[in-house]
Amino acid sequence: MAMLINIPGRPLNKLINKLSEYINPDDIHVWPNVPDKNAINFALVWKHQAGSLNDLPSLAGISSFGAGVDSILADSELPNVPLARIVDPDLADNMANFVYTMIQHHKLRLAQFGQQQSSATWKPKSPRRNKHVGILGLGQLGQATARLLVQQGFTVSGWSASKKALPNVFSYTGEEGLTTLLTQSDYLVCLLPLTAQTTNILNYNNLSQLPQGAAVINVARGEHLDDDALITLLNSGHIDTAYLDVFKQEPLPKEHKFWQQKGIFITPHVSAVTNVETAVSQIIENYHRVNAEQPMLNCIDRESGY
Ligand code: NDP
Ligand code: OXD
Repeated sequence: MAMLINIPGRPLNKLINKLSEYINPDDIHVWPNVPDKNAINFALVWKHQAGSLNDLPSLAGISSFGAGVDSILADSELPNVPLARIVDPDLADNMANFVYTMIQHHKLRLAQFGQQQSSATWKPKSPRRNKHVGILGLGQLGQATARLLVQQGFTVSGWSASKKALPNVFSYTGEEGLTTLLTQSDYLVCLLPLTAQTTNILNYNNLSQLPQGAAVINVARGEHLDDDALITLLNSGHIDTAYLDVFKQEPLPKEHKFWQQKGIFITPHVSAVTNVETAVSQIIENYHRVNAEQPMLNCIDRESGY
């Protein structure tokens, strides 16, 4: 019984040290160095190379090293074993605070004052009065974000596959619900998982239903957004600002038009980074469960893709 860490291109020392506090370091292997393929029964994975998990005869459980599983499910050769993900209240708090900060950035016109500073311009303007936030996705992260925004006095609506009963949050489902939410959202936050149904959901048709001057905050996946539609709507002034944390290609290529586009505020996929300190206990719990042939916690449903 051993764990494979298959997380290419990232420094892993901190993670390995933390895992080694709970399990024998000899039982931790880092892809592509796998001395005994038969020993690996659990894989901890983030943006792995497609096909790199399919030659492990004892593999009985895979855990994402993040909240999302889209990059794992994108592997057409993925072994048919249970797939778990990180569900961490700390991660959800970080996301909620990030989204709230982006909204405040817009409300308080901080981008405008930053530009004014560069030309020593003193030109006061009151905060925007925008109050209505629509959140696409009311799961772990969407609910935490909705709670914080309600506490901060925003009017919050959420859209999800199933109806939710959350205090002071208007819950919508289906196409009609989406239209209702879009037409009233001064701030549109995307916190959906990336699935066949949600790909390109931030398209021209949907984004153009937002009120004039709305802001869009995409903290889910780059594939949710139609990049050209966003640029068209920013240039026409229909959308005032887009806060983008995630992109189809990451790192965002230097030549990408988003870098130069007025009205786009870019952050490098940092809205809710998995915290080794808080995530490791659930990874270890799932490793022990796989060893004991028990079901893992926080498994996703492969059929729905989240
Ligand atoms: P959850 O699985 O907990 O929640 C997903 C939500 O989306 C649920 O409310 C679900 O509805 C809803 N949903 C799914 N499909 C549809 C659909 N077709 N129509 C309407 N609603 C739908 O996910 P999390 O909240 O944990 O995370 C969301 C995403 O955030 C992740 O998948 C990941 O891509 C992204 N993320 C980004 C990070 C970053 O740093 N930028 C960090 C962490 C995550 P229902 O509840 O009814 O099932
Ligand atoms: C995640 C992410 O899904 O960081 O956890 O994007």
